[in-house]
Amino acid sequence: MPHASATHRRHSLFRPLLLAVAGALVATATLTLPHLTPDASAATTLRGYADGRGVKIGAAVGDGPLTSDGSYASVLDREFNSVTAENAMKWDALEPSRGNYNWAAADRLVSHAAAHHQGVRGHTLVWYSQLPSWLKNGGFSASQLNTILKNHIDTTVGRYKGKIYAWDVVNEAFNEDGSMRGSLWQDKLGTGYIANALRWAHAADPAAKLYINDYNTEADNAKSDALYALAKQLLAQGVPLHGIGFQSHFTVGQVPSSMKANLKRFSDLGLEVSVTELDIRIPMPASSAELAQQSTDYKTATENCLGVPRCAGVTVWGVSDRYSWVPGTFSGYGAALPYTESYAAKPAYTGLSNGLNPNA
Ligand code: G2I
Repeated sequence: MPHASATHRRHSLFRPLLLAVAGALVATATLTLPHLTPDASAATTLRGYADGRGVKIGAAVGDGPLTSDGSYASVLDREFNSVTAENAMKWDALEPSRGNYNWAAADRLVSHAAAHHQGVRGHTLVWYSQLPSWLKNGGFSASQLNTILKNHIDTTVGRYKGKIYAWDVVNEAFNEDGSMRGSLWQDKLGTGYIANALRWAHAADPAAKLYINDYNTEADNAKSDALYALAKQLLAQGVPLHGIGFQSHFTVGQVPSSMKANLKRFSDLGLEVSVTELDIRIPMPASSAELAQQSTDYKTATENCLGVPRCAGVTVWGVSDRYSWVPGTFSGYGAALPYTESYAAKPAYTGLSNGLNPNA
């Protein structure tokens, strides 16, 4: 007994010290393990790599496939940590008649995302396209349009406050030559609608990152120069602009060589940059050489963003070639996404994965 109680006493005395040492060892091992044993061969999902780098890998999601195609949803939820509504948050979908909102599809996506630990990018508040006819053909005055726009932003951003980490507030505001694109907003309100929309969105959800989003701005060109000048001006005026979205609808073999430097100049303004709608179309039928080139292009485009400070992530404009806007818009082109129509991962998937994997 004395022996036993001496042992017990000794254990009691040393236990806190032993626990502390053991705890420190576990903490050290946990911290250093990933660096000591990088396992490039392990099957890691896109979202696994993105989480490891603190960035988003997103996909545009259609309400149709989300609600009717189980294979689609299972790939989406396994591979992506962010979603964008492909159509459900556009004006014509949300407010088909004045003041009457249809939230069903947008709500479905937002709750699906919450259930699968995915962030949501909101797309899009102010755009020349997909406007309901009551708005497009309403003959409204400037002051009426301002009120309509403010109400739409207050209502939509307010509804999803705290649930949407970034909004494409303004979409496709420029022409290719860098002039402002004619639109209901531009023509009636002038360029000031952009600052107003950003201010209203910020008031409705101060935590959401607010973006201007466009296409053919990935390269250093007249359009991206104009966008850069506007971004700089808005920041100087204290307008709540937080990020620039580069849609990145590319053709195989044509990722612009100036893309990384171009994104960096925006990042150097203190703005986030994101690739928001990546897809890479191929003339059909796609050859194996083109599929290999597409894989390289997915990697390059991803690295062009992740290699820049303040890149928040990359979103692909769809999951599978089964549902892509490309064949309907670019006749003779297709196969633009990382998965085939039957959900086999394409070489493009490997390219995207390698672009996200810092050890690839
Ligand atoms: O056009 C590709 C993208 C360019 N940047 C902005 C994005 O918002 C745009 O997405 C596309 C969607 O992928 C298409 O799915 O935007 C189109 C126009 O909103 C979408 O097409 C539309 C069709 O034109 C409509 O006829 C259809 O009712 O999709 C609608 C919903 O299925």
